[in-house]
Amino acid sequence: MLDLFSGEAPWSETLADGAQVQRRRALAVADELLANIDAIAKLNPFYHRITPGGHRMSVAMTNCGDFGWATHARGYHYSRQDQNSAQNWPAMPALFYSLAVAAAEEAGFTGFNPDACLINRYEPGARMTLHQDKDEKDLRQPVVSISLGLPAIFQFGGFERDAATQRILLEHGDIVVWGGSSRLRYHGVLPLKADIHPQCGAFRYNLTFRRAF
Ligand code: MD3
Ligand code: FE
Repeated sequence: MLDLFSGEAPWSETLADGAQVQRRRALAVADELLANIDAIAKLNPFYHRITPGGHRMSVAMTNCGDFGWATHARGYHYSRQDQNSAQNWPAMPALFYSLAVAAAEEAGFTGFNPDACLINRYEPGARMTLHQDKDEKDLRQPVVSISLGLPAIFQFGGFERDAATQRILLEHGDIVVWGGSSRLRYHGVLPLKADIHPQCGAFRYNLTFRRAF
């Protein structure tokens, strides 16, 4: 018999035109996602990038897929190689790809074919200041994000840096799809509060899937 009380099914919430949170959508495969993150980080360890302005980012990053997000003296770009190891990024695990494509499809973005997966690791105090994601070639393609581990307060703003922001709690297993007119909204993450998560210890992980080229 169907047990209606054994756990909640995922549910979705609309944040704005083109922006949808799928609560707990990744929960059933979270352990498998984390095992994949560990395997990727063994090959290509997390590290703190230096911004073009000379600041060390508080979020540590690695990537998988054909392209990874990279910084250089004059800006940001996508690269086949890890700047640290001079090796190509590891392949995107099939589970990552299929989950991101399915989430995009459910939000109404058919044909999403991500070639880049940035893996962000937040430690207590780590944050991401308000920014736009516009280093990708085709901004009609959505970004899919999967949150794992400690909860974070996400800031969702407007089309200019100083516009008012909404605060949204993103928790273990939440997926967010950002596309359409929300694709260029400013967004950020407030400093992570120290705590211990049963599966992730002191960390929050966020996977972002993109079509870079
Ligand atoms: C809204 N990461 O890696 S994911 C990033 O939680 C980034 O690590 C945050 O912003 C994190 O660039 C937020 C949610 C997200 C990702 C892409 C977006 C929100 C977005 C693109 C456009 C609008
Ligand atoms: Fe972003």
